[in-house]
Amino acid sequence: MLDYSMLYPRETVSRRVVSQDGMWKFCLDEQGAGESLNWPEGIPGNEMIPVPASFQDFYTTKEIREYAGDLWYEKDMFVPEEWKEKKILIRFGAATHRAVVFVNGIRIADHEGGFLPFCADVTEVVRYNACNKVVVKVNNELTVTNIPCGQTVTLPTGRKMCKPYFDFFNYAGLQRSVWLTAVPKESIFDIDTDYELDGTDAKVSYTVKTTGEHPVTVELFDAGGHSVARSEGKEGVLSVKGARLWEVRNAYLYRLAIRIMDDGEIVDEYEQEIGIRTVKVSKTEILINGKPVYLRGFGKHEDSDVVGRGFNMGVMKRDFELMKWIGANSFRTSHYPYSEEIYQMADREGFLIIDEVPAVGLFESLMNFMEASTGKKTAFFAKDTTPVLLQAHLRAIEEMITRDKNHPSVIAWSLLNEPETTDEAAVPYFKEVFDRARSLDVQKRPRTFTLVMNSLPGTCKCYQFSDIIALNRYYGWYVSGGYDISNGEVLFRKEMDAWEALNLDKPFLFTEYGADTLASEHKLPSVMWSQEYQDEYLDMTHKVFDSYDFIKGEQIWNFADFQTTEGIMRVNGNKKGVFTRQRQPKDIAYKLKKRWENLPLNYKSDI
Ligand code: EVA
Repeated sequence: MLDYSMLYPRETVSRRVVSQDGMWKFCLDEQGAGESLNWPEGIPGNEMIPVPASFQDFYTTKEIREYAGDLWYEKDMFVPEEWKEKKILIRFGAATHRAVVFVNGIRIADHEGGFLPFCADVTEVVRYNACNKVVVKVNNELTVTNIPCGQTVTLPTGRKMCKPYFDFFNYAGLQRSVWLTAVPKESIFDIDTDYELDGTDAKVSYTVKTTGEHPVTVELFDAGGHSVARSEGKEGVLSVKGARLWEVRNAYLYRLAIRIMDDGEIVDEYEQEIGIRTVKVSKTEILINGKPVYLRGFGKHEDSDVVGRGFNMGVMKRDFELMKWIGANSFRTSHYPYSEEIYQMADREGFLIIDEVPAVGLFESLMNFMEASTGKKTAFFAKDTTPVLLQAHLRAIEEMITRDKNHPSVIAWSLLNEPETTDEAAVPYFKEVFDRARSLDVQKRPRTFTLVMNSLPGTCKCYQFSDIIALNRYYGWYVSGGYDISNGEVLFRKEMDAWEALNLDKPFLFTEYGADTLASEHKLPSVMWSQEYQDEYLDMTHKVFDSYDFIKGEQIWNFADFQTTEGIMRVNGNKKGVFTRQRQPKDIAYKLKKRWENLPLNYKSDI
């Protein structure tokens, strides 16, 4: 079990939250000598940098952009006298990929994994009514014992360089918000909810974990603030008459108010927004509230100009407006859990999320999707280091599910992206990963992983673990692209026929398909990379999707162009976006809008 609460910081009668976003002191540590130089007590220089943001794209030298190693951040945080009886925590939305936190020179917390929150409990070391020096050593190196996987090499210049086994830039730093929070010593630690529908009524069952023994009360309010149900105890069931359901693109949120009480006094209070909805997979259907849905939408990235992977509220807003405009109803948080504010927005807007853990690059090659297309096989999970990787992976799954389980928008867990699955060594690894997700999720949401091009009906040893089969396919791009696209279609149909013959009786989703397209290029007749080719590629791919009833969704790769490592395969980034990196439409956006707006929600279903 995690030793800090994952609940999103919120102010209530008993809780205080002070944002620490803004300019922080910053410096690089090429020699990795900061600790021996006493930097935990204060870092050198006057350089300032914004938080949240990736550090890489502010500067004008390549040495900084490509820097691999330790980065140090520092900020003074004022702790008021009134907080004396409270537990005081600093909550980091994320520190990529690992961090050590020092407060007033004392090492107080360590965290591994760059896309999930953690708290440093600083109660014992803070000074009251005074400024406290908070220093964070972040490290952005890639290894094969943590996710996402990659290597860090040393160049002849003596500088280190990260070599990701994945196709997105290794942005790093304090990329999400930081909060100073005060909660009561006896506090609400975790909440689970589950839903059952009964005609027009609903049952909301809940479990609350607290750090003490005082009794708990729970009250449910509708969106107008009216109390609709109450219960006592750390576990219980709330009956909601005439429940308003959370529906796809038609969300309705209730507010669950949880209190720890002591003789009529509130010890702690926390409020959690919830949506009443069920998620189930039955045969080849994905059912939300018992009704079949056909997913349409995107694989995305947290990626934008200047701030890189840093959370940017404006970009988030624009992305949701574009997704609404184009008629999407879902997205996958490829290839890591996103900032929590994005899930909150999806909860309000009624989008469905496939929530992905950062298990990407679990395939021995610099660009796994390329080599997989050639049929190359490597036994990624047979390494000596695999047990260490597995522990990091299981920990990330626990953090992700604990963080995200109460979002109505989250309808499935994606536990790996494009891992190596052709070797037997993958099987026991997958078993642990899938079992762990099942045991952590009270709602028992469907679990999946995305299959790379060489994970085929005849070669993949792991698809049986998935409740939904998720395919990343690039027929007409990496395989048989350009004038050869007719052959791509033949190969594509051959693969789909082989899946059909297996009779798995599970829904299939396309979690990736797409073609790199430069917004500047037009060519008649088309060539690969032109906008005209992206259009033809989609026509072919959609025709195949439309021919198989067990295909229950399409999430195109990618929502927007995004930054990658430089190389001969990429033109200043991956250009498979339907939108440019600046969030303007390529021609294909209008075609997708027409298609998605016209597909019924229950497309390919007779229920
Ligand atoms: C691509 N293909 O080639 C994408 C990658 C992505 O960006 C994949 O899952 O299979 C990967 O990360 O454009």
